[in-house]
Amino acid sequence: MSRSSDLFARAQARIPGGVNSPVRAFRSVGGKPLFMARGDGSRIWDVDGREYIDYIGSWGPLIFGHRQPEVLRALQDVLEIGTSFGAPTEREVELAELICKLVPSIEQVRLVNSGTEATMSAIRLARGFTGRDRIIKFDGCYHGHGDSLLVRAGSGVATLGLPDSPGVPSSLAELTTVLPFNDADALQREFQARGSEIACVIVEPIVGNMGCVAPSPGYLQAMRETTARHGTLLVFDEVMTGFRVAAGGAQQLYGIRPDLTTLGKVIGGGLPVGAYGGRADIMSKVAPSGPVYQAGTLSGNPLAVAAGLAALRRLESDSPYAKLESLGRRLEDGFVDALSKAGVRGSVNRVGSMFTLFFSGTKITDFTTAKTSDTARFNAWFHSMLEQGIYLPPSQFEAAFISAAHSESDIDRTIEAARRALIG
Ligand code: KE4
Repeated sequence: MSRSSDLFARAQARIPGGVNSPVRAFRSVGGKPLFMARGDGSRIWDVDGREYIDYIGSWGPLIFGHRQPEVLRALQDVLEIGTSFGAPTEREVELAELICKLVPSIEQVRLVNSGTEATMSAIRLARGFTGRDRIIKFDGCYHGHGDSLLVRAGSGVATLGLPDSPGVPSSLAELTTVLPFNDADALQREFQARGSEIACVIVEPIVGNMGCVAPSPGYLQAMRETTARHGTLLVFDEVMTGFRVAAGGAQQLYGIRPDLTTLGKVIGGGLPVGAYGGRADIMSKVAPSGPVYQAGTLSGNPLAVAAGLAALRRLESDSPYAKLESLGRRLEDGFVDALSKAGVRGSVNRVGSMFTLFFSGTKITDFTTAKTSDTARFNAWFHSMLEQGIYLPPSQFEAAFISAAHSESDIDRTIEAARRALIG
């Protein structure tokens, strides 16, 4: 019995499913989850000493890889002065100023402890600001586990094939309209029918949670124009794309100015940080400056903020995006070539350093097409890659991530492993 198996047996006795987040459980790919012992750069080691090239990177936060030196030093500095005060600190001001500098649509920002908290708070704020109750999300998009957003969600909900989650009152779920992603006509029709009722549209501007799916040309612009015309707030959920695809996120790539943005992952440098921010007139409604309540014991705590500051400052001083694009292109070309040589129907969706290999002959543009993927084929590929030392997200409906710590030889080794995995 491996140590991972031992630990998994113990974990299942005391933790639901043996994990603290469902996607980690390997439920859809089969087998047992690996328990990890340590990471460094592009590498991660399991408790049985096996080494992997890591393409999960903690599900997005580790854009500079494991144990980023600046983050470790920042954490050591904070340990000298304490861990949490429940009072404002200088670093929180510095992080807020840096976020607003890097993402110009954010004029004011509130730090929270997770992406879920960020999106929950942004929805409440949109409802409070507009006085409207209805929201729109998109099929296969995942915005964390807030009640209003656990309706036809992606990520772990899609991975586990769960219907809408029990426990969400139908009276609340019915206020969430779910539309197909990349369908501008469907969005127009909903606004023609109920535009005056809609508080906000929340969207992953580049979807990661049905697997990686980019917006069709003009789609986000149409969304911006339609929401503005109806007094509806546009919320870009950039928890995954923020600082991942560009310093200014997807909104910089596509030239869209949303009203609110939610952030997470990269801004914590691997520690728990989320944030929501945007137009000052909207953010001024957040308590204590306004009536929309939101709070958090550990929001802005010195440790997490120091890690986030170190990560974002390095993004400014040592931009990784050209390298991430080059490595991403190399991997994508290698995977496409491997699929072709093996005669396997599949395609790669990629934006910068986030990517998904779909086992489908169809172009993947929304959740309906994503679900045409042959998940049995994906599962076999996943396990073959794992056996060859390549650690990928254990789900067809997730994005994988390259870090700036990855090397060309990591990429070439991964392509070689894919060639062997696809030949079967
Ligand atoms: P967290 O509450 O997990 O920090 O963030 C929720 C969230 C919100 N918005 C987007 C676009 C997200 O991708 C996420 C979380 N992403 C998943 C991975 N697809 C986190 C992994 C997990 O659930 O364990």
